[in-house]
Amino acid sequence: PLQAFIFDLDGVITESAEYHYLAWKALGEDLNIPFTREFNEELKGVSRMDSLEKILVLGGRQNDFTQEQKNSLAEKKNDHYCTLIQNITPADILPGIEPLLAEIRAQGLKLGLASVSKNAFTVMTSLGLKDEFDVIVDAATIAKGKPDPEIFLTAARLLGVEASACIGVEDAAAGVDSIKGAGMFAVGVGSAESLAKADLIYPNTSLLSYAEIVEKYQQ
Ligand code: B16
Ligand code: MG
Repeated sequence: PLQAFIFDLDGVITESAEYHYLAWKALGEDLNIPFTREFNEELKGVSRMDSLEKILVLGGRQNDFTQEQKNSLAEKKNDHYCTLIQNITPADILPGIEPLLAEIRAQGLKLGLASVSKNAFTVMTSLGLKDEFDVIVDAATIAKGKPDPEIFLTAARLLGVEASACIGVEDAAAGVDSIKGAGMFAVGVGSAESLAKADLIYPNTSLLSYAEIVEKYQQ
């Protein structure tokens, strides 16, 4: 039987995925590596250094920088991102998320967060959601980021539940791969094209339906 929901943060609970995009895009422009929203789909759910690496490869510039220079490029992106998230408040919780969290709670299920972001605690605190979750697994807790299943498996273990008793919710292709690799039921939020491996897909969070998700999980 279903015991827990495990949520991704950026792009599911709040629109911080857009801030990651804007900050990477600005860095890309500095480096003469312009990129599209379509390319950005490949960065979603991917760790900071892996994202930088993908951008450098896109521009054919992967051999142009020392490790130290790469670190400072990543730091520059993060400084920009941190400025963008400064004004996040509980009003930035995406539509449909609060009623879904309330229903999960009302049903006595557990709630976990699985975010590879080093800024996850800051964002969750700003949203006023930090204490709503039984467990928050972020970059500090894990060795391998998404698409590796480690982060969702760790969340399930810390919640004390079997992976098969969990539903994961993600906006990123790498995240859906992580959920499926963990042996969980995957709900995708976004385009059916990039999230094809999810068990159930909603175009946006306002359409998330607890009853429908659970019905499909039980099928
Ligand atoms: P940071 P999630 C991920 O968070 C983002 O989707 C991804 O775009 C970002 O690069 C990554 O966190 C690392 O974030 O630079 O703040 O450590 O989707 O797993 O909540
Ligand atoms: Mg995400």
